[in-house]
Amino acid sequence: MTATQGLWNRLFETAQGLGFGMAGAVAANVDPRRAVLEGWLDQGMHGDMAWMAKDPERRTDPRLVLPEARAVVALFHSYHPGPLGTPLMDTPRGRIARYALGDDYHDVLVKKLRALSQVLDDPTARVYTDTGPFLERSVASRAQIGWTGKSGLLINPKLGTYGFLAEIVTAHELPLAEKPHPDRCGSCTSCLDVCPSGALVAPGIVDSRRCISYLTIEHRGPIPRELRPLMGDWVYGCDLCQEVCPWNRKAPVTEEPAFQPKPDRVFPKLVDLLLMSQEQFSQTFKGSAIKRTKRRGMARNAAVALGNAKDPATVPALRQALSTDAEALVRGAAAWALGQIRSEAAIKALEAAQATESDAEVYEEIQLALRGE
Ligand code: B12
Repeated sequence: MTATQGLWNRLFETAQGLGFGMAGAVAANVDPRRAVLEGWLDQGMHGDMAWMAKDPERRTDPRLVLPEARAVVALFHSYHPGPLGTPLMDTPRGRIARYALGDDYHDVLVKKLRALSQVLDDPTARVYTDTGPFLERSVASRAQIGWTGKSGLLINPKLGTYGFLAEIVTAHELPLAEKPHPDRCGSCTSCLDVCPSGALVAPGIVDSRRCISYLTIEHRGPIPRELRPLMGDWVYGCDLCQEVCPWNRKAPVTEEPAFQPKPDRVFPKLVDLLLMSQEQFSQTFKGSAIKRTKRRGMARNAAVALGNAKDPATVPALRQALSTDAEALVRGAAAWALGQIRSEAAIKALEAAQATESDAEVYEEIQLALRGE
């Protein structure tokens, strides 16, 4: 056995012990999908994620991060939580994407990656998980961890799609994967068919501007009106394209304690999310990726989901948000939701707010809601 192979074997074994279900290595050179990224950016498919458009060259060449880089180790760590059951019917409840039901994966995985990189004994090595300049799915498919499916997600035939991707860039030589993992989506189009907002504009290509995940997590302003009814009950991310993926049917559940779903994150009450104070929000989502939406984003999402649920019993909460929330973003979404419910109490709440609202955009939302638009 060569020294390179011996090092890889130790790395692979340690990775498995740490919970990484798959690992592979690729040469640290320019990503062949650079042109795909550039085309995606040119078409504005990143929406207002300005950070995505910053320096696409760096995102597709690890040597611009670490000049001595020879190899990139690609890793897959499952967060598959198993069946989540069905929501109670007591009051409208929201849905949070599975990846965010446990602890923040950045914190959990960076610790594991640091431990793993000890095996390399390379002081220059850098570790990343969604934190670095990579097309992580392209790296992982070249490293034979799986293929980029029609959903755009990296699919591993045994582990499915519910997994995080991570990388270690190293100056060491490692045995490299010879060719990318073959595409095994076949004629299946379940993910393309299920996406309610038409975000999968071509197989494997996601237009963020229509993706519920982007709208609920990354998009900062009001959700475009035509997309609100398509968001259903999702308040943080969306898993529809994964829920229908046949490769997830037999995938094993993760054994990582940090990724076990916290009970209060599975089907949370929408009214609670809408009316949370800043302090409650910070406390509830401490150590969770959900913090990214900020309180105002989560309250906006909860209001939109309440508009889709159309339950007249939630009018008092929406009225309270419309009349007292400090954020125009939340008041505007609450006005829309009341317009969707359209009960007598909802109309009264809108009329009362019309008399006092000072923000021009919220005022317009109230007008449109009263006109039933
Ligand atoms: C920006 C981003 C988003 C954006 C944009 C999504 C997107 N598809 O680009 C938004 C906010 C919408 C998003 C949503 C989600 N994300 Co995200 N996201 C990222 C991020 C930071 C960058 C992705 C990127 O570079 N996009 C630009 C495009 C051009 O790149 P790409 O999608 O990788 O492009 C591939 C395809 O176009 C494909 N391709 C090219 N040509 C062709 C042709 C054919 C025929 C096919 C099939 C494919 C194909 O090759 C490209 C390169 O791999 C990555 C982390 C990272 N640094 O990579 C995480 C990442 C992709 N996200 C992740 C996750 C978990 C999600 C969500 C599942 C979260 C959720 N439940 O709500 C959803 C899934 C949405 C989806 N179906 O893709 C994981 C995916 C893990 C996996 N198994 O694939 C990543 C890798 C983070 C991580 N470290 O684990 N995300």
